Amino acid sequence: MGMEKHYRDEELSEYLYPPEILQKLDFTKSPATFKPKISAASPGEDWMVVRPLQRSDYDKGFLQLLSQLTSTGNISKKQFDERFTQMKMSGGYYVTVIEDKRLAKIIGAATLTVEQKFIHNCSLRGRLEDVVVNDTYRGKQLGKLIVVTVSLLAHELGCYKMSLDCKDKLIKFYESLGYKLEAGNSNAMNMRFEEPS
Ligand code: 16G
Repeated sequence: MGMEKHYRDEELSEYLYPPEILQKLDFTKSPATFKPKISAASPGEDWMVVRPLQRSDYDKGFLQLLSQLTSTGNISKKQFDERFTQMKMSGGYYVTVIEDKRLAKIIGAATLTVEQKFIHNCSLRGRLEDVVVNDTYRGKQLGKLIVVTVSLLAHELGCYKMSLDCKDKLIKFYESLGYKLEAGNSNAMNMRFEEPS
């Protein structure tokens, strides 16, 4: 026997967080307009599903999709698996994906991370991270769908606000989904510890 881990089906289909919570999100609460109307529960095509990340998504092109956003490095299955387990045990990581079930391919993703706070009466702050959609699926409102899904999820989980940083050219898109540049309070600053590759 080799050193590699052998997976049971239950492990592969394991979700990062309970999928039921996505089904009950109320899309009428979002300021976004969908034409035609779609939601996480009914994404518009019967071959499409919006769901939490699964362990098996390593083999469904999840990392290849992420690499359209930024550098991912060369992540082994073992590394992916360990990170999945750590995120699940720590809680607060809501990596959410859209799958094309015909191809068993991940075609969209966004992450909500939930930060615990003392301020605002021990409140929670949501952060929208790592939004990426496969651009060959343009016109299916997938960007909107995945962002509104995790934004409604943040509200549902009790976050007092949800924040993001993005390229200037995406400001209009996020504004259409309810995000605002707050006057005097809209600067994202970074200290990089790694050379961008
Ligand atoms: C964007 C992303 C952020 C991601 C970063 C990666 C959204 C809303 N923002 O700011 O989540 O982590 O790009 O860029 O998706 P970097 O590799 O330069 O840090």
